Amino acid sequence: MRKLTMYALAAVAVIGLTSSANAATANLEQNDFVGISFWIVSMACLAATAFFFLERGSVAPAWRVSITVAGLVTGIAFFHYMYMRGIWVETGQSPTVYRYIDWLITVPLLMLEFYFVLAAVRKVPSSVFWKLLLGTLVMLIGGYAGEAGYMSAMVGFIIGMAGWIYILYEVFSGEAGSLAAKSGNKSLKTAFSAMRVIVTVGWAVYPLGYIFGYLTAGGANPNTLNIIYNAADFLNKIAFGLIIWAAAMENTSTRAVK
Ligand SMILES: *C/C=C(C)/C=C/C=C(C)/C=C/C1=C(C)CCCC1(C)C
Repeated sequence: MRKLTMYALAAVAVIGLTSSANAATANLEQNDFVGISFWIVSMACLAATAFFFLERGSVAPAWRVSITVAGLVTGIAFFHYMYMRGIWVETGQSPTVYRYIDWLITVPLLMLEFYFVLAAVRKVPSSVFWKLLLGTLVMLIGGYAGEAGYMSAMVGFIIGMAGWIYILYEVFSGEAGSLAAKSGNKSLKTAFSAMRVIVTVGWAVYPLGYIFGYLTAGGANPNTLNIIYNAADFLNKIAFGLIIWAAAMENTSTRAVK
């Protein structure tokens, strides 16, 4: 098991080195604070990936898949951040297409995370996941169409908001919400309510980025857009994983005491 973890880490390191070679044709300027934020998030994602894979074996078996998914999310984001950083540093433009490809993969993985956290302690129908995925797709397709100019920024925003509101409904009062409420497991309740805060408060940072990036007077503002999106990714990918890891550790030690 340890051996496998080491292989996974070695793979991450090799990927990191090769993709940094691809991206590093221009140098980061010391006053490019947006570029600096791209750099910080990429390194934090690398560290988080190593951490989650190394910690996977420390939690009870039922929680392991959640920790694996957390590591996949930060690992995939790390890879995309290497490219996004390169595009920003070289062109000063928003790396919209890479950003949305990253979201298209990592947000469904985070939705799977909800499902796995519930499934770690009780039986859960798969419809819980499909509904969350549906909301995710509407949210991201609307956002991409608006940002990439396939429709007006305002219309894209409204479609994206509808998808997010549907996810919130599912997580609070829909099937997922009521399953969590019925469970008697304390760690599950802690993890689930922390995840709710992330999806409500943490995710609210993204539409704010969109508003300040596209919808305020004065037109598009890529600086504000990217710095807000980068901060949001730091919070929602890394902190989100750490919350699950902490709940898993707590659940693991309570079991050991029993
Ligand atoms: C790791 C990446 C994550 C968690 C990305 C999440 C993205 C969102 C919650 C995006 C939400 C948006 C809206 C709610 C409105 C329209 C525009 C979006 C796509 C930025």
